[in-house]
Amino acid sequence: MTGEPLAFPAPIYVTRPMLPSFEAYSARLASVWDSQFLTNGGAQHCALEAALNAYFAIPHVSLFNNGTIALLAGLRALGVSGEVITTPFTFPATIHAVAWNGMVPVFADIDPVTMNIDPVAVERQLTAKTSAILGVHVFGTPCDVHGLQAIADRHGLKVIYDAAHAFGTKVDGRHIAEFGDLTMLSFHATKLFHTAEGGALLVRDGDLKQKIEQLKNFGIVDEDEVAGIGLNGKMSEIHAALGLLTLDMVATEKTRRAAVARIYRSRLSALEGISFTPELTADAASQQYFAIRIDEERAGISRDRLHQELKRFNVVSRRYFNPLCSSYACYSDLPSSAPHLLPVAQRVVSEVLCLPFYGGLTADDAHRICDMIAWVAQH
Ligand code: T4K
Repeated sequence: MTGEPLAFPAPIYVTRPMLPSFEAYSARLASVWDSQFLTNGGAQHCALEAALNAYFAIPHVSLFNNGTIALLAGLRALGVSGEVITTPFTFPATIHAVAWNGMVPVFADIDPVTMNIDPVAVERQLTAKTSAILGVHVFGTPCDVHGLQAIADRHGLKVIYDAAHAFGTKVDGRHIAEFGDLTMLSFHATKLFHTAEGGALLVRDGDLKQKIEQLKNFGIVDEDEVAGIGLNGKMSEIHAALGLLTLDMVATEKTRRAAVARIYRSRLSALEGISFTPELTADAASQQYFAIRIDEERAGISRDRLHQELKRFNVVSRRYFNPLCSSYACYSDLPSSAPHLLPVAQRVVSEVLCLPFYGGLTADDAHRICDMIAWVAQH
């Protein structure tokens, strides 16, 4: 490469949402208008729930207004209490859902390759108060679902997964939601499949689904009875209508993202000190984020400097999930937040950078971003 690469004329963000044509969405909205049902389980909601049931081949899907509320309700529905062992390397919502439910998050260190909660570290944090393990399939890479389940079986614990990044992730050919007692998905606009704002809980147990449905509708059983302390977690018809259209776009979007990922992997693997999350097969990968890791010593540049320098080229990468949840003021006093107990997470959080990753990026865009990274690393 000779001169400094040219900046993009407009910002290139870490992601961009899939958008159906405005006409297609308007047509769907016309039927919502005709029905005069805007929320509370109307036709769009029922159709989306059925479509996702079929997509995941899982017995029960409960739609929510976002993933955070879904996780709050899911933890409550499972009746977990006391201590929940979880990862510090996640979005705040994961840990807040535990704390909002009046439970204590207990942080366990993560695996250096998958960056997900490490079963060996989970074992070390077990106490008589532990009632659940809450794993996050970070960046769509699956947790060690078998290792975590084995611990849960030995100690009578529930296993909950935050699969906000793992819409299409599979393990052993099975969808990720087939593992654990309950799986949460986020359908936020930044997610592969989205409803602008939205989320879901996926479960196999019919009684649990019923409890979840009550909790997400204020705890109401019927006109005469309120059974528990519920909340309002309902997805509106406006959001469900959007989801019915974006669901049809997922397969093409995944193929496009896979093409971008191939360019990133082949070009950036030539750079010293840059590594990637484990590569999954096209069928098993969620294609949610493209995270690289920068080993400052070998790369000759820190993650933070690369992040900053890329902005000069109008490339807005993200340092997900910096800082660690264990270092937030609201959790840093917990005994499990002590940095020396989380050495892998401490290292990983200083190394990860999520690059722009969405189907609208052209091959040329991806090559230009690689040129910029190479240039910044050399200067
Ligand atoms: N668990 C995990 C592991 C999660 O990652 C999340 C959410 C949750 C739980 C909670 O699920 P929800 O309650 O959100 O359903 C975003 C999202 O707001 C958040 O949903 C997501 N994780 C997190 C990883 O990313 P920010 O602060 O990075 O969002 P923002 O607004 O900076 O968006 C990133 C980029 O995306 C923008 O620079 C431009 C682009 N963008 C964004 C939006 C919203 C668009 O092009 N269009 C848009 O509409 O948190």
